[in-house]
Amino acid sequence: MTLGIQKVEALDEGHFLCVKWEDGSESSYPCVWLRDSCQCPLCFLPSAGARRLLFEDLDVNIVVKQVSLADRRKISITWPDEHTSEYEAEWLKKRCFSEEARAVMQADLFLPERQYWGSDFQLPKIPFEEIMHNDESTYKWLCTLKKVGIVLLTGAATRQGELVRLGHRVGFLRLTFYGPTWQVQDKADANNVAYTTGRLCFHTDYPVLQHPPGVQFLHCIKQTATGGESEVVDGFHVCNTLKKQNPEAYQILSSTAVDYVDVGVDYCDFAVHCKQRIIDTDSRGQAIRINYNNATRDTVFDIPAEKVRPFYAALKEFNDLLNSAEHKFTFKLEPGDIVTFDNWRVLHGRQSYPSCSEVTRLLEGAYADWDIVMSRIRLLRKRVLYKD
Ligand code: OGA
Ligand code: NM2
Ligand code: ZN
Ligand code: ZN
Repeated sequence: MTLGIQKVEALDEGHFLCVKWEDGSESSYPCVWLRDSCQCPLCFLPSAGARRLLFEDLDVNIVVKQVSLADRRKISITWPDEHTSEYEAEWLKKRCFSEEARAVMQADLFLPERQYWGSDFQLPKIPFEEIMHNDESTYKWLCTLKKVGIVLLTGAATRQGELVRLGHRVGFLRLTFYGPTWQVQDKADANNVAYTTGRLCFHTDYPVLQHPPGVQFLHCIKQTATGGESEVVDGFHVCNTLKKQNPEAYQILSSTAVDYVDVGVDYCDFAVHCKQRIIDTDSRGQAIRINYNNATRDTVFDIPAEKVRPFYAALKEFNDLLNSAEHKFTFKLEPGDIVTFDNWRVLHGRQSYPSCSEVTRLLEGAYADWDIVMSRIRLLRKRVLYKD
């Protein structure tokens, strides 16, 4: 049971409604928002959970005509045109406009908590089949993926197709020009540097797409005896360090639009071009997405010549920090491992390995979008916490 309502009154000539709760606290609701949020069947379609009311039909200067409280649990409003709206205490409490209440609601919805890590990292591990069969495990996997940025799933079958199964568990995978899933192995006439035996320096995948894949899965099917080790680094942690140590470099990387290019044939033919800032930030300057793949960074560079050297200097600072001993974490995938990570946050790389006429190393990869993963987290949370 949530808090009941002691008293409700209109303020500011009917433009606000003040709700006094049983614990003495108060919440103030703008009437235009209350009218806009009317939950009656004319204004709201419950089967879609969506507003039916058209914006054209909303009077943005509306005031209440009359307000009453029923049973401490529900308030009723009559509007000047005699339309009536009812709002439950619990519904109102959740939507309180105070800074604290909004912060709680936003944290609930978007799980913004971050646990930063460096080279002394203990890589979280969960058995793959547990994820496939147990909702609590799936919930724990995805929450850790959001909070920490990387989770290793272990003991998967060493055959292709396991990522499709995993994709169904989450919802669906993200199709790209490299196919629904893609095979990382040494290929003749490789259409991507990943499909060679060469070293890959720290990168995020696919910054050439306007909306780069949020989550990446790499399933190790075969691993070479020598070389091929994986490297990962917490890009958000490195961004915090860079911002402190070299605010000018951070400023350059978070404001310069870098050209990316990817032209070729795979799932179908493609000619993709895009501009991305290497460090995307929110309105408070906090890093929210890294877009950095040195292989697909275009030779076309759309900035004035005199800004080019400062840009390279800034990128060098960032790249050095990524590779610094205290930040990077190295491990070697074993057949049956699936590394799952936040492709907006964690940069990954691999060491080179000997080329051979046979396939000595094979990973299957796939992408998912954060919207799909977050949706699954919210659904699982309801089911895991309330066992419905
Ligand atoms: C890739 C990639 C890592 C590896 O294919 O983009 O980063 O270990 N591969 O081969
Ligand atoms: N692969 C692995 O940005 C990139 O080109 C990442 C994508 C080829 C699907 C590599
Ligand atoms: Zn209504
Ligand atoms: Zn990659």
